[in-house]
Amino acid sequence: TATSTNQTTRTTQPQTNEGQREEKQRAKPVTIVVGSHIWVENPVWIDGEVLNIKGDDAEIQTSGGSKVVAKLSKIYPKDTETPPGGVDDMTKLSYLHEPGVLHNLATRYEINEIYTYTGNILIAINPFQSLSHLYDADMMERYNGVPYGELRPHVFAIADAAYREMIKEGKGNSILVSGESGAGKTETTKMLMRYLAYLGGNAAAEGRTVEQKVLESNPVLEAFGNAKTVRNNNSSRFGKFVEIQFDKCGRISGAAIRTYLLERSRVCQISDSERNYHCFYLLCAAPPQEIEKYKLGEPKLYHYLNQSNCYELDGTSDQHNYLSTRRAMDVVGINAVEQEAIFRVVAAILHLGNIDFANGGDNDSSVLKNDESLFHLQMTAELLMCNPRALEDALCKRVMVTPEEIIKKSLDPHGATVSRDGLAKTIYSRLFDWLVDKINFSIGQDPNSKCLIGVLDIYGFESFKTNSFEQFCINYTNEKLQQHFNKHVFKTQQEEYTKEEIDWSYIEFVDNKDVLDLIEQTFKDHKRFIKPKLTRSDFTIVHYAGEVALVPVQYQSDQFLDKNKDYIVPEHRDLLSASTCSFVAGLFPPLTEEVAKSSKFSSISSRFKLQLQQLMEILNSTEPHYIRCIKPNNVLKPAVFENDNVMQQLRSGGVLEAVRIKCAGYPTYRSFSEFLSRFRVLAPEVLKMDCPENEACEKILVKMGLRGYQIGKTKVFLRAGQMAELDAKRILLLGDSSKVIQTRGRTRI
Ligand code: AOV
Ligand code: MG
Repeated sequence: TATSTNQTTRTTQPQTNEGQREEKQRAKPVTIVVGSHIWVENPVWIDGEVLNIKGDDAEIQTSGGSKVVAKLSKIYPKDTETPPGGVDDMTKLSYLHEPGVLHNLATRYEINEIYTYTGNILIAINPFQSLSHLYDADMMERYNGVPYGELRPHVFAIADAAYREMIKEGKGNSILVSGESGAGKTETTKMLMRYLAYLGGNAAAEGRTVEQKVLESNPVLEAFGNAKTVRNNNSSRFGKFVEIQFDKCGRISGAAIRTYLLERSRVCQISDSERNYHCFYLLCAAPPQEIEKYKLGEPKLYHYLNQSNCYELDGTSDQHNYLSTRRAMDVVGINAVEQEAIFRVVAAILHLGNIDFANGGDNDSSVLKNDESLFHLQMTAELLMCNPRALEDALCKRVMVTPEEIIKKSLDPHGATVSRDGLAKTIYSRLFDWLVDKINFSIGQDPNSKCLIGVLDIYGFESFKTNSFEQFCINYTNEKLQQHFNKHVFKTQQEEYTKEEIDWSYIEFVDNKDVLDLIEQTFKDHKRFIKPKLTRSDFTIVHYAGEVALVPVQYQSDQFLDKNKDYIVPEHRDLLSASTCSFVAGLFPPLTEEVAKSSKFSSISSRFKLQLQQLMEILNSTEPHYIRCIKPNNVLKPAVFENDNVMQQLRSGGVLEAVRIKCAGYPTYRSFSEFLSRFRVLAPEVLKMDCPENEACEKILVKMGLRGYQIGKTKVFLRAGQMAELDAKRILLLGDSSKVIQTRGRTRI
């Protein structure tokens, strides 16, 4: 994957002056000499020193004490001036290449420095252990009002920067948290919200404050929207954007929570070692009188839970969490009657899942399978407060309207089971939406708020063995956010150059617009659309995930149409809107004619697309801040840092892309004084000349025969590879190496 510098500018064409253009034509040499400190991939990255060079091969003394021979093309210069604990900002690295970036993160992770900046992006590596001292009240105080970059990298610093910027500029800010499943997005989001509540809270206020409600909305939504998956014991199965509103004094005055696309299928279908939504298990661990009231037993008795052998979560107590969820519900303003109704509905879904069907004499109809099914039917009806006969009919029959008459058609047992699961999913997703609405209502919106901070916790890019509609929507979301990210990175890079009065402008930049066009419009003859042979219903999209990591994802379209239906079976709606429980009936308000008409054409994906569009509009009107969460290993254990794994995430999360964009311009810059102290040995006579620092720097660069660099107002900006070249020359001068080997310049990003 090593490419020469002129290829790295493939997608970012700088508008260059003559000298730069010429320089782009001939690959800039990077010099690796005997004595160079280097990284070599063997097969993991190891560091060492070049002992000898023969042709294309270099003999290397590794720091581990062995000797290896490697191709020069596999060798990357190592910065020997990096402090032992690593640097807190990746842009301080002299060499922005993969081994350098990885090594820095690994070094820091080892000493529990889980946060590292890459300019204004925060990289957060999941510690998989409690680091409570990092987030206590002292820490919040410490970060309060301190300019970004002055203290160690931290989520609080990002939240603080967003808050200050909002106050200063009177403009909305947003914090976008991304990363793969289990990387720590939700935990990070909670820290951000806690810090913002600390900054904008009203400590003196009595009763339940807005910020308390905002914070306690988290455990409530997690109880109903999170579940154990193979990747994360507390995986969010919905996307979330929390918009915190502030008054003109910077106090929190309201908030709006938007959620995206809850995974509905989980209610009735789970794979082994996963769990259903937490609330089901919490309820089964409720105090005895409630269990009795809902006629519930252990989780393993319920079909919707016993498809998997996992019932308990290590280190958590469902019993305890049931009570804390109830307390959180109190805080967010869900009253006792409503809470009772909510858990009644949850219990009803468990009973509903245990209703089985058998052939009803002929092959085309179905009846309840046995007395047990009858019991669960009665319990479901009792809990939902609807008529048991009507429930049975709604499950087993469909009304057909023909021009002549209205007939009731029976469903076969399979059809009745599908109908049952459909009902369970519908009820559950309505319940979830109700919770979100209720929380929003209770927190309240501040219509006068001009300032907001939005925090986005969205599912990361997914590619499994089988990918269905959910992955399609998730990956679409990620493409949208990637585009937003790219644009932002380019913009800030531009601003930095402008500030230093560096002559630089991008003619074009890499854009994933084509993938988005493909998803949003047409797929005929599109280069990112592949129709795999040997399957009828699969299709592949070559996703973006960073320019170096184009990822083809093969989707199985079989269930797309079904999953895309935004439609409630009328029999189900009629049944539940007739419930004598106002809570249940309220989940299914009667359709107005207009809504009924438009809903015929509505689909989950079209609604989702609209939601995303609205989200993008909000984000575009704010100043964004990015946090990239990284999952260092797949065993979910502390202190394990898997290089390949991390590398892949840095790529697909766009972090390396941001780095690459820097490399296409001037990846390395140093203040005049730093530059002079490092390279004065190259031209001691210049230092004696008593000229201004900028001129001194330029003289050294000219003497070394470098071209294409730029001298800014306070810094020297170097092209990719130039730092290595200067370092090599310095080694030659300081040591007595006699052999200089020129290799093609390369930037491996
Ligand atoms: P996610 O939100 O990114 O996944 P979570 O935020 O749920 O991931 O993190 C997964 C687990 O990692 C948590 O339950 C914690 O045990 C641990 N963890 C994450 N961040 C920290 C931290 N800063 N300190 C201590 N432990 C942490 V998903 O919701 O699955 O994409 O859909
Ligand atoms: Mg999450």
